[in-house]
Amino acid sequence: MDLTTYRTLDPEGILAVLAHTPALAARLGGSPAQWTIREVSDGNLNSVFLVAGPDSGVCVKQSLPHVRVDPSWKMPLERTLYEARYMADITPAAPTLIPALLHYEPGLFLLVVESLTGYGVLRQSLIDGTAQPGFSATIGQYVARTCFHTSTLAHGFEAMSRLQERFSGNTALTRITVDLILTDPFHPHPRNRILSPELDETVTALQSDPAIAIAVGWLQERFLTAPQALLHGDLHTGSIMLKGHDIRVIDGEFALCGPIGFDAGLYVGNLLLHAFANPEAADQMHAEIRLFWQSFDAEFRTLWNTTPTQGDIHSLLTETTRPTVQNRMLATILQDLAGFAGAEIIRRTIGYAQIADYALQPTRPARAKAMRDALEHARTLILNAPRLTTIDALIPSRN
Ligand code: SR1
Ligand code: MG
Repeated sequence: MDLTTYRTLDPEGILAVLAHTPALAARLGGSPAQWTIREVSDGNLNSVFLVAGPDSGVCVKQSLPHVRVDPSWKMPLERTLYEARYMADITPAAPTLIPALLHYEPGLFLLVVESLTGYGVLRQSLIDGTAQPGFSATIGQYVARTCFHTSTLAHGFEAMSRLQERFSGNTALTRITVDLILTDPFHPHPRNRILSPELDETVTALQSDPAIAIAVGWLQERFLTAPQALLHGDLHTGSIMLKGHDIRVIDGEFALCGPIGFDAGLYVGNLLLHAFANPEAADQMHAEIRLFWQSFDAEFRTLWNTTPTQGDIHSLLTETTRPTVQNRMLATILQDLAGFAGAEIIRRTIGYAQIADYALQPTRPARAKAMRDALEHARTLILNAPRLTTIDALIPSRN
């Protein structure tokens, strides 16, 4: 079978590749005739299939030569390669918080991971009201562990150089982030999708505010010039699956080296978004945000205090001097988090890739109000980010 010539595989083609790969065929069990396959493509970019055999299941993801939801938007194929690399590189830091990486087929840009049978996507679980409270403690640990263990705190600069090299080619997906999150929503752009005329005034004010242009410029600078650690790069509630308290992070195709507050900010931004879209859940979302930060802060400090091999930054600290430096770094991460959370809220409200959460509002006027409230809060977050000192300052006050 030809594994070197890329073609977009249909279900029969996927089954043939699995049958041809002994470790995967053995994992599924039985004979290929007993395997079932169903397409579950749901994200914007790739095709995804779940295959079940008598013994177990696998999840197969293949890059398409275009954005899945817009075939006219052409894309290089390498994104599954970067997702495979991301999974491989963070497995030592968070082995139980991601699905197992089973196989990567380079010529077909095809990634095979453990099938998360019985898990739901966090975004949908929030919409359905079925997510069990407390999940953000695990996400806080996930961001702390994956970022600390791939950071300049834990590795010498030579290892960080190699890590940056492994991900520096992920430019097509980084371009999506730069455009869709950090640029398009802040000026008139044909990719934006604005609930009009209801949001026109709010959006025009946002897009013509020089203070916002300056503050977003700072976020662009942080995103592109602060390679603190290996990031997931797209850590929203659609990239997290859960079954009860068992949480797995998926979809690391946007991986790159960047500021830690970016992963944290996308996550918190999506919880804030859900709170605006579903005010009945606001208290729960705000509790999750506090829990996330407590958990991240505690785990990050613990790893820093207890990891025996340290990197080339802050290499001269003692137990007495370390807390001051930790406080300063965590304060910077919190400020980055606030700014990126604001940008994420804005792009999910008026940009290209919007979210299902707002559909919880039963009427168009109610949806417009929820969006307007979200945009106003996000604007404040972006403008105030450099002065924020507590996680509570990110949470809207009740009026
Ligand atoms: C064209 S891709 C649009 C969005 O989908 C992905 O999940 C990322 O969030 C990206 O920004
Ligand atoms: Mg995704």
